[in-house]
Amino acid sequence: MSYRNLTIYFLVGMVFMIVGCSNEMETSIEVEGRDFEYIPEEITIPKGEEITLTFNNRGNVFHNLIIEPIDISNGENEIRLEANPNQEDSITFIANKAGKYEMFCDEEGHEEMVGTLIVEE
Ligand SMILES: [Cu+2]
Repeated sequence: MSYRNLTIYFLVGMVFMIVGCSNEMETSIEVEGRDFEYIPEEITIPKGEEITLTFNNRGNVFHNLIIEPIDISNGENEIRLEANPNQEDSITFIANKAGKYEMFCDEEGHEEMVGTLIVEE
């Protein structure tokens, strides 16, 4: 094998490595809603990176997923995802502040539907 071929193989390998890494950095997280819990109950995301959070309602009644207040890039200071059974809702945002945030469903009688979002420094 010539030196030139080795160089080409090396370069192709590097390109695949870089593409692989950038794919891993696209962070999307799904939380499932059930009657009456979130799965998983706790999610962790990095601060300062674009995240897509999807709320997938697998329950038999309407549920939502609310986190507020939270300092995120949409300027609303809250995450509010709402979904009928077998529907989903999602939001793409950047969390600006590390910390622990409660997520909850504010439908009447769903008080036990709570979870935690952790934003890591
Ligand atoms: Cu609910």
